[in-house]
Amino acid sequence: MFKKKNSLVIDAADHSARGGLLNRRLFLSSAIATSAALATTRAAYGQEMVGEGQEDWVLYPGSDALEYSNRSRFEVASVKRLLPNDPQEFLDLRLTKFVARTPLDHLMGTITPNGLHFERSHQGIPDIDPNKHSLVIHGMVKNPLKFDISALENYPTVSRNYYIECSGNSSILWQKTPTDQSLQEIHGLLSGSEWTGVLLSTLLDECGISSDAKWIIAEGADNGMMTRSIPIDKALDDTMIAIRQNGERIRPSQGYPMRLLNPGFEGNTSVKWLRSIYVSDRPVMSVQETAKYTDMMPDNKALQFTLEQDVKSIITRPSNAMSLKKHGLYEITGLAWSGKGKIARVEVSADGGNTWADAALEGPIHTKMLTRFRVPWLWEGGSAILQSRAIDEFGRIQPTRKELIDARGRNGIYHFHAVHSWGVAKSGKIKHVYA
Ligand SMILES: Nc1nc2c(c(=O)[nH]1)N[C@H]1C(S)=C(S)[C@@H](COP(=O)(O)O)O[C@H]1N2
Ligand SMILES: [Mo]
Repeated sequence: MFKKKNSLVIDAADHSARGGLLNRRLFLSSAIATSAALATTRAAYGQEMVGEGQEDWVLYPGSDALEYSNRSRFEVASVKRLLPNDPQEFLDLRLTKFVARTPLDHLMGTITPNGLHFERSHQGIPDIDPNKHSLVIHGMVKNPLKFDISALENYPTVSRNYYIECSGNSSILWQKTPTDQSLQEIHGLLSGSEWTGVLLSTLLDECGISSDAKWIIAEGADNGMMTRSIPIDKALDDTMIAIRQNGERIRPSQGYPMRLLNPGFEGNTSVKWLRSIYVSDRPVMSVQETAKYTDMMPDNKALQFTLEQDVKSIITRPSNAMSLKKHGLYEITGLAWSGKGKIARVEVSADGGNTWADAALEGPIHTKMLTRFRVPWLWEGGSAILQSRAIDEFGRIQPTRKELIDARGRNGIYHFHAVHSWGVAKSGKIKHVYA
């Protein structure tokens, strides 16, 4: 029996920040690419021959093809959306049965499988018959028009990668003490997809909007009657009526058969089960933009229509979903996004924000979409505080928790986007901390 020896030699020049963060260029070197040195890597291949201890699945033909295929039964338990199960939660967003969270610790890349997309509805998922559903565009337009799903499919469509994040995501981090909730519970109201649909500007053009139009008011066909006002500039820019998600018709939970998608805006504005767009010269001032989804400032005045999201990032691995079992080389990876545009840079710290290393970004980098970052990390058994900090193409820098709270106070619920910290203990145990 022979084992391949770890051939990776790390010297001082490879360190790019304190606490064991290494140069991202090491990912390009073959030593790290073959990952023989990774502490999390699988066991070295021994002398067994391929086929030894043959399993049944090689011996007999497998099952038949299906009209619509399923994922492996072995995945069902390990990759699960998290439904709230604690009635003691302190925010009403968390009390509801109409919410499910994406298992960010299990995902790779930037696309969320449709069945794992996070889900948030205010009054449940309507069972809409697409043949009985249509979207009306009316108000300050020359020709009010009605579109059903087949009409929409006849327009030129676009397919674009965008994230959706609920503005209540990470809201538990506003509280005074660090939470022991999982990565998924804290940050799982976030998903990324390829959305296909018709740009709203195409339809508004055809309806001929008045030059006095300043807002559109979008309304859903669900019992929750979600109504949101969107500035006309946004509506004429990249807002789309999405009809497909990652290639398939969007799912009932995502707004079947059609939803509004406002890239980079708080998730609430992307009205699902869309049935009406009313063109107006003023916002409607619905409950969702007055009593809710406003940002309370330290002086108890609230900001309204804070629609565009800030720059944000999170480390998804390592996280408190795992603990480090042995010393050695790890990959720190996570997601970064900006409601305004593209991610330009992500920095990672292993010493609580004293020194920072540049992470490698995985391209292509899309605007208003999740961007995956990675950095090699040598863990030699010390305690560490892992953080990531994103910077977008407009130079907006993700704030520290202190900076965010100094600016906003602690009365808010929404738009928590400060740097997030994972504390690694000498034992290898990981928990969420404030640093
Ligand atoms: N019609 C309608 N649209 C809606 C909602 C709703 O309850 N009804 N919830 C909103 C909220 S709060 C969010 S965060 C997003 C969530 O989108 P998703 O469930 O597809 O992830 O949809 C928004 N659109
Ligand atoms: Mo939301």
